[in-house]
Amino acid sequence: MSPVSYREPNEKRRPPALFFIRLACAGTVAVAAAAPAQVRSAYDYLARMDGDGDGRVSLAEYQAWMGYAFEAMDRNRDDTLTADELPGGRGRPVTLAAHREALAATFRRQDADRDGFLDARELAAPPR
Ligand SMILES: [Ca+2]
Ligand SMILES: [Ca+2]
Repeated sequence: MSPVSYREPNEKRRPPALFFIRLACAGTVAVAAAAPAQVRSAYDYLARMDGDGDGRVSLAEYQAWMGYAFEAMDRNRDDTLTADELPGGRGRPVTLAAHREALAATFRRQDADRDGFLDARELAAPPR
């Protein structure tokens, strides 16, 4: 056995800030969920996003998950990420409304079977 202790991932519902950084900086919204280096398993990722535990991710769950990072970054709580709140201290302001709409657009693109939910396969699919 390795003496290196295995650290149980115990962060519950907080996506790594990098997810949102990618969203904020990309201009076009990439599906952070699909980044293999950040997500061991689409199933793990789904389980953490899946607030009601029904095995699939609704738009509300998707936005809640992604919105958490926005809230964390929005230090003055004005529902806008200004340059000083963005990674690197620069970039165009991002409003919460715009962020949510961008997430919704991404969600719809990823929802390959158009059932209104993302399953693990759709979460893991490359950005469409
Ligand atoms: Ca769900
Ligand atoms: Ca779907």
